[in-house]
Amino acid sequence: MKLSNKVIGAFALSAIMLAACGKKEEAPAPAPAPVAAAPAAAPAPPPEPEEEKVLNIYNWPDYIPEGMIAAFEKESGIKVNYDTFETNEALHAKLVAGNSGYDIVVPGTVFAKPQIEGGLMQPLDKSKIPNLANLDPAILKTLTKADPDNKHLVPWAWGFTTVGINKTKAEKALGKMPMPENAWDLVFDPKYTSKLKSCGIAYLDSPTEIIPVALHYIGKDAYSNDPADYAAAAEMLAKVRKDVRLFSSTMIDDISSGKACVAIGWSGDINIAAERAKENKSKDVIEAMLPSTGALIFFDTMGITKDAKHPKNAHAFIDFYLRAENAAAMANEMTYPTGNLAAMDKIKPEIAGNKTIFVESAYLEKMIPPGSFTNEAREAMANAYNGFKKGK
Ligand code: N2P
Repeated sequence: MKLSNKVIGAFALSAIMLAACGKKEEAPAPAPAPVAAAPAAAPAPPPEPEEEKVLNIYNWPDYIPEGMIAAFEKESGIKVNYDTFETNEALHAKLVAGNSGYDIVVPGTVFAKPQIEGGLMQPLDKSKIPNLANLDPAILKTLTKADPDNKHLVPWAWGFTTVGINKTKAEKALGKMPMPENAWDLVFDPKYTSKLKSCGIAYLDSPTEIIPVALHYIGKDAYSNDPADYAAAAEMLAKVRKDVRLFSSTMIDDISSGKACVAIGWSGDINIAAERAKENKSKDVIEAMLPSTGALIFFDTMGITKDAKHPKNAHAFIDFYLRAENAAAMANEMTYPTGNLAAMDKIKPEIAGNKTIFVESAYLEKMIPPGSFTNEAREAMANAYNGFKKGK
């Protein structure tokens, strides 16, 4: 009320000043109508700017159930442009460059943290997302490490970076050698890699996926910010470099088609590969492993970019995705666990009971929780990784 009176007052004042500037010989303009005496009702708040019915989403591949975008478009009348990126690094580079054109992006929290700190994401208007009430408070609490007070992010899904194997092919390649107790040996110990290279070893193509698990393997902090540790990890990796066949961004295909028999990949994608191989009538057994020393947890989160052109539509989509049935469909079809508590009773028993999807609490305790890297550390890590990849 006070503010609007001030505004009205300012208008009145400028009207008087304008009048005072009038030509001298003319009669003074009549005094402006007594604005202050106008009805006391506050002016209507400015209408929200109309948004074109468009929404641009940037997400990981193989992460959304078929038909979900079409269902949202049909219900909302909003046309969705849906693009995918393969690594956090690729998404980050787009956001840092600015004007990405994307309204919604889905970074892992390890990258979402610097993105929030760097002002690349906007706070959510929670009044537009009533389905936030469906989320699991425990997951929301975990996300506060990246997003204090849960202002910017909502969970899309979580999972872990681990070892995936085509058991049938890998056992054959190993011959008499038994499977190691720690599945990470299959991708990091030359004793195993030198045999498995014959059926194909694939690594995810991203420094922040490979260096942390390599650090963990050599007994260092997976989220070390010390370049000396990256050098140690690179030294270990150099010993297996010649055995790595692929740096893959098409892991589901590579594993399901038999291009790789052992991989460092994401839990859900490995489970999708297992399903796909079955659909393709392969008899090979494909499994996501639970390495004895743990695997690297990630939380992928939806946020709205700072320069989003369609924030209203973005909020509408976020609320749509947070409906229990939609979050459940993601878990059921993409084989990643959801942070949506209300979805839990809609998850198929074979998914809910799969210990490589919804891991048991005893194993969860062994896992590597998400941390964060300084920008400098990320750069040093990328250098160590690129050197390894080039074989230097
Ligand atoms: C893609 C899943 C992405 C998980 N299918 C890694 N953030």
